[in-house]
Amino acid sequence: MLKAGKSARRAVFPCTTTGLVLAQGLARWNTPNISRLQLFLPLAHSYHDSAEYGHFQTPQMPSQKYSAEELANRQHNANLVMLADAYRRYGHLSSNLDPLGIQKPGLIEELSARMYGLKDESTQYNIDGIVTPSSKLPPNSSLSSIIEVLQRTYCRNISYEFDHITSLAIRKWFAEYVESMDASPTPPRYERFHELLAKTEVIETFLQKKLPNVKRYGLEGSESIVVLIDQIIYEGAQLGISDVVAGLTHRGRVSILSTLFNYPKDELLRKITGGSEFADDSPHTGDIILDVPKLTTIQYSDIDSPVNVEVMWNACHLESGMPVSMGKSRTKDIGISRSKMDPDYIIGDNVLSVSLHGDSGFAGQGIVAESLSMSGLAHFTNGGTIHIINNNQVGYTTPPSHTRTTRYASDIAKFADIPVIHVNGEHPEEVARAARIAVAYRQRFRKDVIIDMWSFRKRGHNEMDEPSFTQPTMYKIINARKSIPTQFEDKLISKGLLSKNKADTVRQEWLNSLNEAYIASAECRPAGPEQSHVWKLLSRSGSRPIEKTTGVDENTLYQTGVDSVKQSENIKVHPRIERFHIKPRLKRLQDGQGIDWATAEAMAFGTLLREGYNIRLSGQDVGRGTFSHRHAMFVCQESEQMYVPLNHMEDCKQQQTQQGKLEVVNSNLCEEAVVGFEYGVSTEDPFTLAIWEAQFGDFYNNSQAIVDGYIASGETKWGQQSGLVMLLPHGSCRIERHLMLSNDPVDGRTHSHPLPNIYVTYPTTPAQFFHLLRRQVKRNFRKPLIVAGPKTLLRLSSASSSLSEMGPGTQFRPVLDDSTISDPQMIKRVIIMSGKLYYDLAKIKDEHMLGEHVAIVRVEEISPFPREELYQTISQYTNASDFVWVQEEPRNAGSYSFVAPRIKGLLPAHAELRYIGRGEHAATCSGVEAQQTAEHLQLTSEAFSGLRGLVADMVINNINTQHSQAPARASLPLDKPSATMIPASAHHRWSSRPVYAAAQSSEQ
Ligand SMILES: Cc1ncc(C[n+]2csc(CCOP(=O)(O)OP(=O)(O)O)c2C)c(N)n1
Repeated sequence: MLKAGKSARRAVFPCTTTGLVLAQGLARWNTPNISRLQLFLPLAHSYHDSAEYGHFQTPQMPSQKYSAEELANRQHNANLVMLADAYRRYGHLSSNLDPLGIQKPGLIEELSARMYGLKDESTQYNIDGIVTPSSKLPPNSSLSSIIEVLQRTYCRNISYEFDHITSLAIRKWFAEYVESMDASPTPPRYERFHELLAKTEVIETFLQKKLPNVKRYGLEGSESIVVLIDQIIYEGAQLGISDVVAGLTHRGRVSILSTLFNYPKDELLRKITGGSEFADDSPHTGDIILDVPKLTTIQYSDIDSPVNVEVMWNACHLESGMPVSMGKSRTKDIGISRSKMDPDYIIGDNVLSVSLHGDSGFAGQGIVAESLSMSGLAHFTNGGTIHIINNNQVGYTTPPSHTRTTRYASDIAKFADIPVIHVNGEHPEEVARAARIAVAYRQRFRKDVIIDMWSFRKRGHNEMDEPSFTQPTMYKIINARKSIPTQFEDKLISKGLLSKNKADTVRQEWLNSLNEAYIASAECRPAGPEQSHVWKLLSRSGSRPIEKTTGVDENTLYQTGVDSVKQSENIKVHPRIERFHIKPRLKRLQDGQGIDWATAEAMAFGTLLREGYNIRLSGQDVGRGTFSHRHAMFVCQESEQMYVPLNHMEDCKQQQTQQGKLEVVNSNLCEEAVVGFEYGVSTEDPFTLAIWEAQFGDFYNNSQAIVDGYIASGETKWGQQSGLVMLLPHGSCRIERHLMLSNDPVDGRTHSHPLPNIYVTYPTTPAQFFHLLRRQVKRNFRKPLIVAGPKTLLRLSSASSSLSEMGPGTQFRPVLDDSTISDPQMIKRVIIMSGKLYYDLAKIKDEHMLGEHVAIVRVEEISPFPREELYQTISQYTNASDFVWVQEEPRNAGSYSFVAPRIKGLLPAHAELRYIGRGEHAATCSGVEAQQTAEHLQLTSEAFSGLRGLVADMVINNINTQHSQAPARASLPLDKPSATMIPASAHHRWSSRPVYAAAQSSEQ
């Protein structure tokens, strides 16, 4: 029995940290005799955070040096060096990869020995330092046997691309590994391979016959994928891998789930025939069969430890699951290492991420490049993903010549220094060899690797399609050939490695079990959705929601605020940070007043860390903060070492309390893959507060496919909760899109559906933001949280909070009433609105002394719509007859469409909800500042027009007088309303941008 575990995985090598390398690099800065290139290299990577949480050890590189003898031999036999290198570089062009034989091996001139002046094939060469010796290639070999081994290694049914890798050490390792494989060939697990292939063929044929009208996107033609995945898990298990996160595509999911991942066949057939994958009383809708997940365990008879496998759910947007799996596997790996408290932990020790792709999707979808680009970053690496391209040489109906410019579907990976193993899927033994190399590489370097398995697709894109419409020649070949499982079975039988009887039994028993499962499928009752252990600690889908108060005692708040800017003696902070960030924060904390946004956030983070929660804050430039307000990290002005004060809270150390960790992730400049990654993080660990911040709110829309397919709908489809927070600074964050995704019912929630799928908020005070963040992990359920705003609120003094607003007994309030009202009965107009506009309105109200006439009510949580709280609030204004919604966004944007029907349901009989704001518009706002300002003035004035005989012009003139530099406003004919919604004047300079005001009279 093979012993898996630490000693086995320490077959890999000692580790180092990038930080050490960088520190050495920085030390060289002061060394006088150093070349410019050497100086440039380390600095290109600054700043560095190797000492901060989330930056894990990576394996040490092997030596790239040749010994003196090897070097001498290489110089002596330079011609042979050139030939061997040519095989490593171009061998794949001459290899036999296509099982259909359409793509023929090329005749590559560079592989001709004559090209390098090597003519006599009988000449003996010392191969030391040139080609790796093996049992087939002794240290002194003839040219003909050297060529034969190079041919066999690089130009048969498996071939490699690694010459593009910039590290000589890795190139050397790779060449040595594959060249020496002859000496230690993988003992093929013939019986297992046969079983998997035969079962795959049987289930595909069974479904084709039994359910010919069901689209299953079958695996026929690429059945070797099951061998490949199985061998990867098997190899991983031998090297100590305890868990696998498997990202599958639509193609072959049914076969793979049933043959490899123990999906109960009756449940699978129930699902395929239109039933649910969940229990009858489940509130979840489920997903199409091509996307369903599975948790399972595989126990190999010759390895002592089992492997847990998490087959990831999938959203049908091709490749969108790639970063999600990456985020999940990294988080899972860190979680396991934490529970083991392994001081020698190297990222990827426990969890292996395996991702399946289609050739067209991999070559075409931008998220692939984003994810690969992210894969090696310190705060995103999962220790390497093994990517499998199921290269069936057609995408839907489109041939490779039309789906990519590149030769191979895998070529996009080369930019990230990722090695590629091409293999002909017709040869399961070679496929298994590819698995072994990939796992060895991944375990050795903890980096991504690609297996490009060439295959074909027996039927159309789905089983109802006619592929010959578009690929007639290809399908003539396909229809005339034997299946890969049958071909493999015949080969094993003819070689005496398998008996016909055994082969038939495997097939028959599997077929019998399928027939039985088919009958049982009508009656079976799945118990799903499945949940991993940690999620069982929470309430499923918030069916019994418990909200705890989120306030914290003021001493702790104060101390945490102080800790958030505490400097380390090893870190020299920039003087301006000291002056404009640290000192003012300490002063505000001392006063207990004027707490700004960033301080409230820091206190929310710090108090959660004290309670043992971890936090991952990810996004572009989040450490400093886009608007230079956060400074969650300090960068030493001398060493460039980054320092996160909240990870070093002194009293936690002294009291030896296990404080959580803040991972500050300054991400790469992309949205879709990063948001997908963070979603993956949030679904793995509900006790890590996972936050993604957009640089500017609306840039989130690059990740719309992730928001739609995962964040907003994951719980409904898969029963998978997520507490991901998306911070969307800047008003124009397209809040309407998030609200459109909310399933909050217009008529109110019911007991069976107490909560919506997504929380959408627009807090207006730091204290509210503080509570929102804390609430996110203090609840007994998880829901995604969108936080809109607030660039302008970051430093607005009127938008500050006191410590007491975050003190004991306080919590987030979905509706904020107008605190200036002394007599609610006097109120005629109630302005209902969300967000930062409040401060502009409150100012006007104050300046015009309208306190007795109008109340401004803030809806801070828009989804779930706070019916009860809003009703309680507005119903105290018993004499109010005029209810208006005011917003800055164009009418076709913002919250208006969402809130209008909901607010209307709360108003007194016959009362209408008027809209005040911009008209419909294609862009979020005008790019002309003067226009934007004029519109803003008008809509804020409109909100008060008609009160105390005030007309909008008076308000505007008043404001214009106060701010004489404000652009002159064109006159607006507000005195002649023509309809409930009236466009601003045609005389208005910006008449193409109507601003709507409700019909009203000045007597009101
Ligand atoms: C973003 C996106 N665009 C288009 C589609 C529709 N679609 C589904 S599968 C497919 C072809 C995929 O080809 P390939 O990646 O080679 O996988 P295969 O189906 O051949 O295994 C297409 C275009 C989709 N699911 N997602």
